[in-house]
Amino acid sequence: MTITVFGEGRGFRVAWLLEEMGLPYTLRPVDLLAGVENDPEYLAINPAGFIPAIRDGDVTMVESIAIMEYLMARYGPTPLAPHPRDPAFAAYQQFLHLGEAGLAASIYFVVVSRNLAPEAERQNWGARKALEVFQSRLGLVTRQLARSPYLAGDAFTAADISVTYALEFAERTGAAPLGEAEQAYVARTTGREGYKRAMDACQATKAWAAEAAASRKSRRREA
Ligand SMILES: N[C@@H](CCC(=O)N[C@@H](CS)C(=O)NCC(=O)O)C(=O)O
Repeated sequence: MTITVFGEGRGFRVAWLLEEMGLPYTLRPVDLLAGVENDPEYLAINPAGFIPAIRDGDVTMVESIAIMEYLMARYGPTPLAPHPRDPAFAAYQQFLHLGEAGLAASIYFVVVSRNLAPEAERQNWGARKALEVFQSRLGLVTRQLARSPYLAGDAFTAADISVTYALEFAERTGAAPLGEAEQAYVARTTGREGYKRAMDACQATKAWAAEAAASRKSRRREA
């Protein structure tokens, strides 16, 4: 029985984790732009209609960070999740959650406001506050990277999967450019074989990343 991952977006985190752990899975695309209301099979999995979700036997779950914690607990132990008595545990736990609650959740609303809101609402107070929240949390990442190559110390963990996803999202959408330390960090985490395999599995993410890289290049040429 293999694990099914529904949807990319933050589902990329889950695919990346599964690749790092060497667990077989199937990716079932969910096209939010086509309208999730047209996908009753997915709505039966997650009636709230957001992605990602997983199905693992009788288990159905949403929330990318909770899903990663479930998979590591269920199929670990894994070096991606330091033991609670490991000195790296506190930083690991903090950045695992900061990657979503502090970074991805806030920058997501900046991006959807800029792209989907009515013209007059695109830079409204909420969107500006969300960007401020992202930037203040990013400062904690920058400070940690001055101390260690990965967020929990010397070893790559699931906290890096969580935060790398958010940083790449900010960079690709042009919502918040990254500094040198963050760029070097992202190059380090995305240089992993597990990341590359996840990219090959997540075709929509791969196409979006290529498009974003091409438009960044043409913006640089124009500047
Ligand atoms: N905290 C959730 C966020 C999920 C989320 O917002 N997903 C986005 C795409 S990556 C989505 O489905 N947005 C559409 C919606 O919320 O209706 C997680 O980490 O899984």
